[in-house]
Amino acid sequence: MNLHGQLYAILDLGYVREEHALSAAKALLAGGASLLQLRAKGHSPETIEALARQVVPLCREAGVPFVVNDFPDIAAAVGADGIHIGQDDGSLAEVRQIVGEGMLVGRSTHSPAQARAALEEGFDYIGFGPLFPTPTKQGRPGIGTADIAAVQLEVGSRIPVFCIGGIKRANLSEVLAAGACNAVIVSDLLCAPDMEAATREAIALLASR
Ligand code: TZP
Ligand code: MG
Repeated sequence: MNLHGQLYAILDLGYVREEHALSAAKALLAGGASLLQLRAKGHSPETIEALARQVVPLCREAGVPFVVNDFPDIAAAVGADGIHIGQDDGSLAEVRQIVGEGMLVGRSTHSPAQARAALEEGFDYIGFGPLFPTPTKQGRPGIGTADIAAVQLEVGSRIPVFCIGGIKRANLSEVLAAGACNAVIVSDLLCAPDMEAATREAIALLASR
């Protein structure tokens, strides 16, 4: 995976109704997202698997890695390219037993120490945040932007570091100025009247750094 300039989009069913999920996925891909994750907190594994099976070919056609949040068994069953897990979702070794060696495995991290630990454990990429409080991840305070540069230098020189949490086109320049190279943007893209154009705009900002 590239270390720089990537926009990681998330198809989050907290913002997109199931019946609009495929058109949203198409818009994010057409806009040029570098990775696409399916995140569906509170939805049944059956719903997630069925949707994942429909998103996989869209990602294949676009040449974009498809990542499943939280469910290694679904990621393996649908032939996803990646699985993303949180701090409380077990070890890399446990996930690898389910998904095998070829799949990208990403970890959410919330501090420089967690970021370092994920690199040492062998994760393929990390999320770092939430930088700012966000309704997409309720109950977590923002960690701010002060540690981005150090994490980017130490961890981001080895694996991609995706800053996440409250990032919007309107504050992306501030996040980049703090040292970020890659970003996850969820609600600002999914709530935009034109998701494809919003995705393009965010990518142009990332590329301008
Ligand atoms: N993990 C940390 S913050 C976050 C996740 C999944 C949500 C990011 O969403 P948004 O809408 O871009 O703030
Ligand atoms: Mg999780």
